[in-house]
Amino acid sequence: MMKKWMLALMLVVASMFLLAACGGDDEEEAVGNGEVKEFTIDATNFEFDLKEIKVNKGDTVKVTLKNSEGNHAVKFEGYNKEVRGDKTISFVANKTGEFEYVCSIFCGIGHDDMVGTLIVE
Ligand SMILES: [Cu+2]
Repeated sequence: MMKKWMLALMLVVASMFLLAACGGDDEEEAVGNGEVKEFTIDATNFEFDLKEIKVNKGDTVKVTLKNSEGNHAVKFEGYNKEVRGDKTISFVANKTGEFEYVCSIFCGIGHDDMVGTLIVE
């Protein structure tokens, strides 16, 4: 009887630790230790008006996609972040390098031309 009770308590404590760990990750994801940098990418057939996004490591990158023509999405390779439709996403640029961003909705003949580069220094 005593053992079952202790096992239950241990499970509760363990799940609390797991929840705390997940919560910590979310906070890290939402707020970086750098500046918040906002960008708007205007998408038309078949081009992003903004072809380069340059930030520093630790910055929070806030990206708004505006589909002026057609239906497009922006996916940041290497960060696994995507914005679809007229929405805003934000993520922390926590690794340096050059990452391509591409349209991730097959939008037509010029789809492959819809690329840009995220530079994290
Ligand atoms: Cu496309």
